[in-house]
Amino acid sequence: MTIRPILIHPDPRLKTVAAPVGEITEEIRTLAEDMLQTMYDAPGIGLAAPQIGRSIRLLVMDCVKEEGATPRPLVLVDPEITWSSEEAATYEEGCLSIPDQYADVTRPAEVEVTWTDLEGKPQTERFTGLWATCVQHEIDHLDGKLFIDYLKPLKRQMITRKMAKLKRERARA
Ligand code: K1U
Ligand code: ZN
Repeated sequence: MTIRPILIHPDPRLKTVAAPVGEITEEIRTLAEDMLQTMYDAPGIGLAAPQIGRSIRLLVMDCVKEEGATPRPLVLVDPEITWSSEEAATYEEGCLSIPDQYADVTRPAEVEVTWTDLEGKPQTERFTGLWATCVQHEIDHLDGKLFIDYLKPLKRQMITRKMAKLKRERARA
């Protein structure tokens, strides 16, 4: 398993709508394993393929955060939101592609998602709480959307400038 570098905003690859995966090959299984490893290493609770430079509709997540609790790694291939609740919930979101920046985002509190698993079997689950927030955040990545796109333009510009500076500093180091 390999830890892959995570792209940092601003990057055009994070603004691109990703293509469907379709057939699940060994390459996709290896990529999913690498993404889980990369997510746990970061650490994070989710990761979408575009964040490691692959423009395909693949995401991983595990929102079990309690120390000592059994992990629940999920791999979602070609996920689709098939139902969203009227009720909304606000969470302070972060993003591994926008390090150390957090902001409140309001989204549907519950969503039903269908996807294909790594065995090629169709799956459906209703997500609530942090899982619902995380799966929506990750599916947004597949659609080239970042959590800062929900913020007021001034705040978004401020974060984007900070990230551009961070990238310049990292490139010089
Ligand atoms: O997609 C990503 O960039 C991952 C992101 C997912 C996410 C976080 C918060 C709300 C919605 C979606 C992260 O994992 S940021 C890191 C983070 O939230 C975290 C890190 C360590 C422990 C617990 C959470
Ligand atoms: Zn993110």
